[in-house]
Amino acid sequence: MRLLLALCSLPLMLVACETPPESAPLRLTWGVVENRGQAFDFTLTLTNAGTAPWPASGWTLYFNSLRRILPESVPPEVTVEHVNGDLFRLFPTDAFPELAPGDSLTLTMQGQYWAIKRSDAPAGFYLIFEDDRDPVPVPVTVRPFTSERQTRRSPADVLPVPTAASVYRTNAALPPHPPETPPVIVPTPVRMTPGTGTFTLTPDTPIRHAEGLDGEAAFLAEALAPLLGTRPPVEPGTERRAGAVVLETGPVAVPGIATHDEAYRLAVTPEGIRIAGEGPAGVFYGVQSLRALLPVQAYAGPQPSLEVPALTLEDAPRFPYRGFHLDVARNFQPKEAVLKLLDLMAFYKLNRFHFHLTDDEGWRLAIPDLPELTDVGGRRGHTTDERDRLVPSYGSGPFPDHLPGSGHYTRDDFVEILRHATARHIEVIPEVDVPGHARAAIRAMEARHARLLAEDRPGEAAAYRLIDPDDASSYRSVQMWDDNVLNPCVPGTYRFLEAVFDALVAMYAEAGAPLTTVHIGGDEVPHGVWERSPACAALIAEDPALDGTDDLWDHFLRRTSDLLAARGLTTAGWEEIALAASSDHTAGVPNPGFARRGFRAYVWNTVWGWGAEDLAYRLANAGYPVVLSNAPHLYFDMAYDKHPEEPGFYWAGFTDTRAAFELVPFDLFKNARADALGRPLDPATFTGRARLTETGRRNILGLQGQLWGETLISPERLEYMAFPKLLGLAERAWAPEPAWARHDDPASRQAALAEAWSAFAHRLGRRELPRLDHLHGGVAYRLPPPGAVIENGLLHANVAFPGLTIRYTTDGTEPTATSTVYAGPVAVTGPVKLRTFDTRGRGSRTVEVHP
Ligand code: TNX
Repeated sequence: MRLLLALCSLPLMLVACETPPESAPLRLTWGVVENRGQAFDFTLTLTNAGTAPWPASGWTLYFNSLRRILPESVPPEVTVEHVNGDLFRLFPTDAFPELAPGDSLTLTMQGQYWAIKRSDAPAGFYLIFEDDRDPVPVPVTVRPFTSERQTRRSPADVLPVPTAASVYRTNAALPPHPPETPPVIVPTPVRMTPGTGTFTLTPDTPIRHAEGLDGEAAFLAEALAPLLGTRPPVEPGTERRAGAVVLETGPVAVPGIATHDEAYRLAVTPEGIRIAGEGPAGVFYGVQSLRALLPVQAYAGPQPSLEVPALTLEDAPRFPYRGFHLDVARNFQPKEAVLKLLDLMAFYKLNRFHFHLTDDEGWRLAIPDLPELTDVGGRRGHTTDERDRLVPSYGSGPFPDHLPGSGHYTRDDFVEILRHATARHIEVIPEVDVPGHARAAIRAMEARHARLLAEDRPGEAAAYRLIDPDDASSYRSVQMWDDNVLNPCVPGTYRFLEAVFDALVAMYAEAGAPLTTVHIGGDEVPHGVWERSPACAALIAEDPALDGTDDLWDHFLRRTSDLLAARGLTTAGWEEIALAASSDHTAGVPNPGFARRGFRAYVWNTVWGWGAEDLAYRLANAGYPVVLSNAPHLYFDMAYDKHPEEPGFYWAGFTDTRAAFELVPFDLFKNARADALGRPLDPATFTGRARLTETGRRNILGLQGQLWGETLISPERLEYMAFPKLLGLAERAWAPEPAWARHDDPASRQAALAEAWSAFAHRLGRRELPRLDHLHGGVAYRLPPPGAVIENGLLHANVAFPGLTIRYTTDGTEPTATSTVYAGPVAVTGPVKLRTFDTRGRGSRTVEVHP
């Protein structure tokens, strides 16, 4: 046990490690008693797990809590202080009793808002002792959420927790869908014309290609190697020759779509395969479609030959921007996880990777001239001065240098990521989140300042400071930081941004990757910033264009975008960068100035019932190029559903695969059904809201799925939250506008949508998910727990993605990969436990039904 602990604290041991419970002298149990809407009661029980008395003083318990702990609710035995962000500390007062071995003390307190899930529980508890001992992590047990008082957010919350029976009813309503031959690939192509017969691919089938397509040909050969056992030969040249796969560029006509680079035509006949792309990107997508048509079993292990159904695909994307956003700041994701994600994005024809590299809780990209950014800003662990690391967040614990709290990409890692993306026709859009969400950079530059001062180099020390040290403004960000916004009135801010932008330009150049756009965040700047900054007061006094603090927002954006424009780069940001500054953008009024500058806005805050549901349209109509990033449909860090064991956030609602699939990009109001609490929405609410104008429609660049990192504690969790939601996104971003979206009558639209969703759900269960069991090393996608009921003594079960296997037990044990397969209604006499399984034997959460 000691050895494990020691390993965890070894520098650069980038391993996620669990603390062995035996080593902790204290045991903790946390549980929700009741949610009341604006606050919830919870208990924290401290149990002496050691053999000596647990002392009444001399220790402090640190932990991360996503919810603010209400100070007035703290009982007399302890003091709870908010350190910063989500870090709190608890220590005994004089009223704290010494605990005999085995004894417990239960503290009842309140948290802000609500907590209804295991992933809402505080995490990362550790003890710090007055006598300088090493920090000691303390395990916490979360009490199950079983009663409605625990799972109902407020009296207004009408959304039930899913049960085996409710899931059964939802699944049973799915219209049946016959198997498809030839298979319909995901995303659905514009036109598929079935042919006759098949083409047989073997290890000897040559891949022939036109000039300039070496990359695409090599990619296909590499992709086929694991399916055929060896890499088929690649040859230059495109002359017709029987039995070959030929890649070429040339004009491609796709019905209903203006010709562009990404269009392709894939023709499979028994004699050969021809992929013609309008440009190399089109050829690449033709190659991906070919991979998607191959027998799914081949992905499980090499086959001597592969039968490809004869057909013709004529295809091009609906939207030029098909993005996926990954936050690696809150929790770090190793390079390998990112490379794999890029592979999977490319397989589903996504072409923009929005890389959220910086935030309050971490700076993840090495900038050679500013080593503190990653040395300090890319590490988290226990600290009281943050000289060499940031404080823990999201349960990352006391020890620095292990995943997922610590970690960063070296310059070489980043160049490798860029090359990998470029070879897959994915543009990487880096995000440097400023002026808010910038605490990691601020702390890092303060550490740099302190180092250079200590080295007696005051001039250099001041150069990259991001704050006004005399700023007495007080604010609190959404994530509860009080010092996370850089100052727009000090020169260090712009020097810093120039250094970072220059480093980005250099890394992209080295990788041969296109850098067209930098995303500067701009989100969630808290109310109250800069108001009491002497540096800002001086700037406002001196610059006649500045009337007050509100004007600093435009000032900052203008200067920052000037720096980008000087490097030929477009400025992108969250919706706030396109809104007129009313200190915190609450008015939601488009800022005309930045539309003229070509700012690109990523619109997220379209939460049902919050009033900004039409914001994307107002910005697009006002001239802003818009990427729809709608939180309720495209925030993949939202939990799949309300079940307490289903991890994730839910402030924008619950977001499953269907949420992305059913988005109607040009008429979002068609998606209005219920708010985040499950209350039905009255369509009349939206009658006066903005609709897309013709100009507005042209300004919708596309869609993006967002994966924020607070709950992404491992690459497996990343995959769980992203898949299969990403397939719903890919379908909506690539496939032509579906017929159901054009129905104006809600009832007929719902019926047509149900049919379309059913076809998609069957495709997932029969082909896409079984392929994901092996594709690019296999994906830890979410397996939906089965639905089940027992009626008249018969067990009925079903699954959201028909084709997945359901297994069950009747002896009270957990179903395993060898338990009985559910093949149809079966007589049972007692309780039944069921799980969904993939082809690898990975199982879903268990559900239980009773007669
Ligand atoms: C809001 S939406 C944020 C992020 C969080 C996310 C969690 C936006 C631009 N900012 O900082 O990670 O919610 O869902």
